[in-house]
Amino acid sequence: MLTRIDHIGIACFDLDKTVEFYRATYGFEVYHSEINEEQGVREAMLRINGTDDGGATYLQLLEPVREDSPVGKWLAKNGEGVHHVAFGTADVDADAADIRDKGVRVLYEEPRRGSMGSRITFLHPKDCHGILTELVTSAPPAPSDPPGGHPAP
Ligand code: MC0
Repeated sequence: MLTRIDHIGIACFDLDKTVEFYRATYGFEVYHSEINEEQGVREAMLRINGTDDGGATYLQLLEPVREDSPVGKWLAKNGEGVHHVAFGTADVDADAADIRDKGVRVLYEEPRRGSMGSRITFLHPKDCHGILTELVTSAPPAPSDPPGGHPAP
């Protein structure tokens, strides 16, 4: 069951400048950052709020590390903006299977590694009224983690 918005993915040309915009304009700080080579992105997660299921909602700022990556191709065509919407679930495998049974193309056979050790898959935007949609199961929190489930950077 999809229980929350996990994050909104925002494509940008310059991650550092975009992070600074969100900090200076809204006061949002970087909660976590990493490079995901498989996805071809450098990313910063800005934690907006915690949620009732112990998860959280983030803005995910994405800068491509390769022009031929999904975000690189999308930026070249569209410029900066909202790249995808991600829903959180406790069981990405079950939800992906249910959604595939409804005729929506799920892009991965098996979920792959996402931000902060999460497991992720994507639904084809052409089957979702133009929205690239991601399903996310967060990594289980370690006993020492703060409320919200993820280690602070
Ligand atoms: C492409 N299209 C999109 C789109 N990307 N539409 C809406 N939103 C997007 N983000 C449209 C194009 O405009 C095009 O439409 C059609 O889909 C085919 O796109 P393409 O550029 O020719 O590229 P493809 O077919 O090679 O790839 C599109 C596809 C790909 C969605 C399959 O981008 C993909 O596999 N995405 C999933 C992975 C991903 O996005 N990773 C980056 C975030 P027309 O009408 O022109 O045919 S990684 C991430 O977010 C991780 C780190 C995390 O959350 O933890």
